[in-house]
Amino acid sequence: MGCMAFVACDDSDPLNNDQIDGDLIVDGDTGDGDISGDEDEPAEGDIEPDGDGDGTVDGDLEPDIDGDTAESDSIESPEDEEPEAELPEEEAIEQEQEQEPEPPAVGDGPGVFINSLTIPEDPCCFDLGGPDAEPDNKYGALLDAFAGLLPEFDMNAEIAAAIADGQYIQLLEFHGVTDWQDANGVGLACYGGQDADADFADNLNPDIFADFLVDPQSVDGNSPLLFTPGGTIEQGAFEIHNATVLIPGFMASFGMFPASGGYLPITHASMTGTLVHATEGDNTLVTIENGRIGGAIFMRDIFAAYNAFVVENCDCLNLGDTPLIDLDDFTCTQDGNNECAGGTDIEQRCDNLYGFCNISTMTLRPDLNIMGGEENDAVSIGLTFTGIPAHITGVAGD
Ligand SMILES: [Ca+2]
Ligand SMILES: [Ca+2]
Ligand SMILES: [Ca+2]
Repeated sequence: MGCMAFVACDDSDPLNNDQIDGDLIVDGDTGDGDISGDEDEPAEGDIEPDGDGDGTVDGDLEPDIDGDTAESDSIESPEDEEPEAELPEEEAIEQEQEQEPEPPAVGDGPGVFINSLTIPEDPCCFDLGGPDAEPDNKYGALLDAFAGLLPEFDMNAEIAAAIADGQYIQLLEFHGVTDWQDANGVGLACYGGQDADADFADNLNPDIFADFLVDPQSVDGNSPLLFTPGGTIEQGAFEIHNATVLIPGFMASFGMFPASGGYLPITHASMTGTLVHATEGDNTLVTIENGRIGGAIFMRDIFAAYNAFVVENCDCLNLGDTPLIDLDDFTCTQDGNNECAGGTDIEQRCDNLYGFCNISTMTLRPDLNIMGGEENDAVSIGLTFTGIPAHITGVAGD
């Protein structure tokens, strides 16, 4: 495997099966016979990872990421009950399964707003498997190819614009960190976010500890839906594996989704970055520099997002109830009566999406096999990012 030079390598491939089993699998299906995707992988906007354990058909325990847990220590059998020593141990295992670490509450740790995000052209950022031992970023290569065909197409410029006008607000939140130079057992929550007031300028200013709210879709009650334990900080360098993070929904050749809350989950993601922290009153302000993410986007999630965009925006295609892309075989319908040409910017995107649908589905080929079976089912992506301190004050609408 290839790790980033500044990443402390261990012998665990972030995409190996042991870690995939039972961890932050978005879907959690068996993967047996998984050819072209799974029936119940989440559609666009459905960011809830599995994580409740019901998807692990082989009964694997959650990987013990942070080592010796408090639970395992607290359920040792009493010494005076030696005859029953084996039974409590079995019970202990069951208890350990039931008592997975509770995710923390929103706002319990320093927040970070991702203020820049780029899909780099060069090979980047992590070796996720695939055909060779090099870093995998199939999505970046595809965007490159489309940029060559469509000179006006610049996905990174669209992402930057979406960040600048508050369409795309991704928040990270660190949990359990007492030492920002060296720490184990660091938890990372990921939320879609909102500005807490009507002025986004303060949120973009790295010198202002601006207020953010968390999207209600990103939480269960007051706990993050996307929470990954087991991160480390080594000499200020943060590293975590098997995370799920959100990127703005986009279509490979047709630009960003308009403001529709469209996120795509990157699963099995590795993330690294340099943490810079400061203290302001009772608050810890955390900045992330040189951030890198590498992970997998399920094909089914991508095309479900296309369909969701069409349903929301493309009445001019006159598709009725027919999905643009059949999610069983990733073929495009030809049943539309396209009246989008010459319309609004959104309608132009509908027109392009319909007209280039076949090209899109044929060129966007998966290079990773996450769920098992014979066929690849996900496309690799690498991203670079930076983050600035965010004051997460609660959940929107509460
Ligand atoms: Ca590779
Ligand atoms: Ca604001
Ligand atoms: Ca597969």
